[in-house]
Amino acid sequence: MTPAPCDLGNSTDSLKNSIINHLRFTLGAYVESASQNDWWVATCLAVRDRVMEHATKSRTLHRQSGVRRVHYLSLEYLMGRLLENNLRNSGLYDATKQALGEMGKDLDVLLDSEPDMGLGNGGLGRLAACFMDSLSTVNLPAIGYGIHYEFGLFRQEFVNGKQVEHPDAWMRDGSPWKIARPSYRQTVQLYGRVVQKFDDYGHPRSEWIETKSLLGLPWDIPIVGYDSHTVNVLRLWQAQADEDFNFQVFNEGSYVEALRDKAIAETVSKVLYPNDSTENGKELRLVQQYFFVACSLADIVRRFKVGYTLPWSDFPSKAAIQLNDTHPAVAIPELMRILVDLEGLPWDEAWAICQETFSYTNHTLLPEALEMWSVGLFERVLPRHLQIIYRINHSFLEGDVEAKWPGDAEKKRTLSLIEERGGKYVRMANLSVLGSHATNGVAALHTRLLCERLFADFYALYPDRFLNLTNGITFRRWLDVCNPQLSALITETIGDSWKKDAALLRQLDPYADDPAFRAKYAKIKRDHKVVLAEIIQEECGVTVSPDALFDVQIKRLHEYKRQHLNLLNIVTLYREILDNPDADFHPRVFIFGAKAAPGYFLAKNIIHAINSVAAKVNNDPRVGDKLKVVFLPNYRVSLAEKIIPASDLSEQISTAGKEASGTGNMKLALNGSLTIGTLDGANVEIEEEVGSENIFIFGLTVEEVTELRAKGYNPWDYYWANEKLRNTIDWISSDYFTGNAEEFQPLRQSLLDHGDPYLCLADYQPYVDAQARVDAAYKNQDHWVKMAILNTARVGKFSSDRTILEYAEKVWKLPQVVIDG
Ligand code: GL9
Repeated sequence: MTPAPCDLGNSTDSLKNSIINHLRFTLGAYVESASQNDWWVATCLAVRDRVMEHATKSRTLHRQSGVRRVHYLSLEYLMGRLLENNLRNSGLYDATKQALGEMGKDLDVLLDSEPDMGLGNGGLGRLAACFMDSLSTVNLPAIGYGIHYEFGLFRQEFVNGKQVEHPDAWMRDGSPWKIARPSYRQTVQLYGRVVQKFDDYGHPRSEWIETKSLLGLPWDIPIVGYDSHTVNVLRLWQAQADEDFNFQVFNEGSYVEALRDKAIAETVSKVLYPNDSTENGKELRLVQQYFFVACSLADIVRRFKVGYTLPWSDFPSKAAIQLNDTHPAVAIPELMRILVDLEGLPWDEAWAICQETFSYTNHTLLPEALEMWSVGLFERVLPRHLQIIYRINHSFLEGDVEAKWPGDAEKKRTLSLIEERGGKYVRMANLSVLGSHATNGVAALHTRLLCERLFADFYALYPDRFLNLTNGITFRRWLDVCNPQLSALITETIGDSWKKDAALLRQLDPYADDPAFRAKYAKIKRDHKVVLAEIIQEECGVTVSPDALFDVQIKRLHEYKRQHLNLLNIVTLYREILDNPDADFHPRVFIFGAKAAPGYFLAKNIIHAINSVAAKVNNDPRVGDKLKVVFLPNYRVSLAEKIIPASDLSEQISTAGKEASGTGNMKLALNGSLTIGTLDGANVEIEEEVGSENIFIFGLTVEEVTELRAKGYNPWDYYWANEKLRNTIDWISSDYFTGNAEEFQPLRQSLLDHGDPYLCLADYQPYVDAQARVDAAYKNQDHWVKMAILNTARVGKFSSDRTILEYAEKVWKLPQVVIDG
């Protein structure tokens, strides 16, 4: 008889026991001499033990009940730290804090020692992480699939104000959260060629032969939901050389040669590509995409076959697959290959299954981010998949397209899966729309633009396949974990149900007029500003006052996000303070956090410019405390968690039509930071929710941008018409800030000679005016705090639980499965 497993228990004593046992038996350390890292690992493992039980239970129940599951395919997951989130979500925080305290250890110090799991670039990867949290919280059967990158997004350092990149060895010492699953290893084929064979009935079958193979080893990370017993997993694939990869060479004695091939195989999961818009053309990137897609689909198919013998037509009723952008779009021809070549299904049946299974989220309208693979490269790496894509394309163009627009070659050209101008390319976005039953944008405005512009012809053909699902954020990490003081105040005021039903935050609305509540809310904000001021002192060596207005722009460095527009305003203010030292201007600290793609020259020039202006301004005795500028190095999830609760003003100033949604805008508003922003992405919906009196909107709208471009935009017109603007640009590009007038010529040229592609000059004056409104508003602290509270109270719509439940209802048709304790 198998003995029943012991119940670990959640009391302080049982946690103490577990931690000590892990120190002794897992790590071989004595309590007296264990290192900080030992304590952290032992604590994580004690928590993990309690979580794993629920993971097993969830998996078993999902399997037994035979319900449909969603499989989220994403090349990026920006998880950040896991321990505090897992403690808060599982309700173990207080007991663990006490257990450690009784052993002389400070939980907060341990929490702060955890390296970020930074397997993503920015918003898209962080969205995937928020979605994983929500899926477990709202009890949906789900698996996240991705790549187990050995190196995540680079660590950023500034040397003389310039960005320098270092590798991020986040798991050099291992990670207590991940569990290897060697029994679910998969083999993936690549390269080779395709031959046609005939079966016993004379039916043709394609065979992919003479391929190279790679192994994928899965690592599982348990995802703990808030106040739910559902523990889904994030399954990340690590590339390994096939054992007998080069057995022949090996036998011939070329031991070193054989190991060289092994090393090459392992580069596939070595490093995350650090670009925020898609990396085009790089063979390794295509191999990464196919590697994780092929492993994941094989895993899904394996699970479908285990236990039942259902017909393939039932596959979509068991598995929904969400494509997070086009990065995993090769899953479409891969599933076709499995169904047609390996399982022998007729083409049309297989295609129907594919469309029913897949759905696709588009995350950007930027033309340079639309993935295209040269046909030559694609054919070399995935010859069979290219054939399949050609056949899909042929049926589509001669079928639906011809039926709707008979003889219209132009329509065929725009809708084709193959771009034919200037070389032949596979268009992954078109493939994604065509292979899915649903395509969604990530904010209302973005979806409208998808339907009107990027996918206008697809929308005309298949209007029912398009829908909007506005992004969201998990309020656990982005309020409960990062701002436990505000979380506690809210809970003490309206109860704690808001953590699962964010719409309830509206109950805070009346408290915006309650002086006692306001005072508490304001104190929490100020306390966070004191902490952030210490971090700024440490990281940047700059002393800032917590009574200044903290003005925050944190996001990837990209021209469309317009950190340089922010800089133009800063330099304008600098001059004004020098010209007019007695002006009634509330002191301000401009805080930046951003990484630039290592090859993005202009973005790096902008970072250097901001740092150089900062160095001057911060050391100019004439300015004193009125103006400070700081660029915190190595922006990442754990740093965001410290900046966001301390922010007063949230910069969301992209050129209208460029930011698909934004999610930092939601996190900042939730923490009572007022938005200064354009009518772009989710800002539009934030304004609807918080009310136009509680947000600072400025600048050109999408329609005005289009109009301005149509009539011919010329930045020089703005330059000559506005003396302040002219002085500002000339000053930045003089030798004043670095002693070298050449330094910021690239920035100047982009704004003037190269036509200012993101319309900074057109939006400059409206932005400066909006900043003056902010200054005036901040002087009335009482009213400012009221506006901040109303932001917290009214952004419940942006909970990722709401987003995920919409996906579940409208796209995946998933049931909620409650796992009991
Ligand atoms: C992005 C969009 O640019 C954001 O506006 C959006 O909020 C997120 C999530 O939907 O997706 N698309 C994209 O490629 N990135 C986004 O942030 N880039 C990065 O993740 C760096």
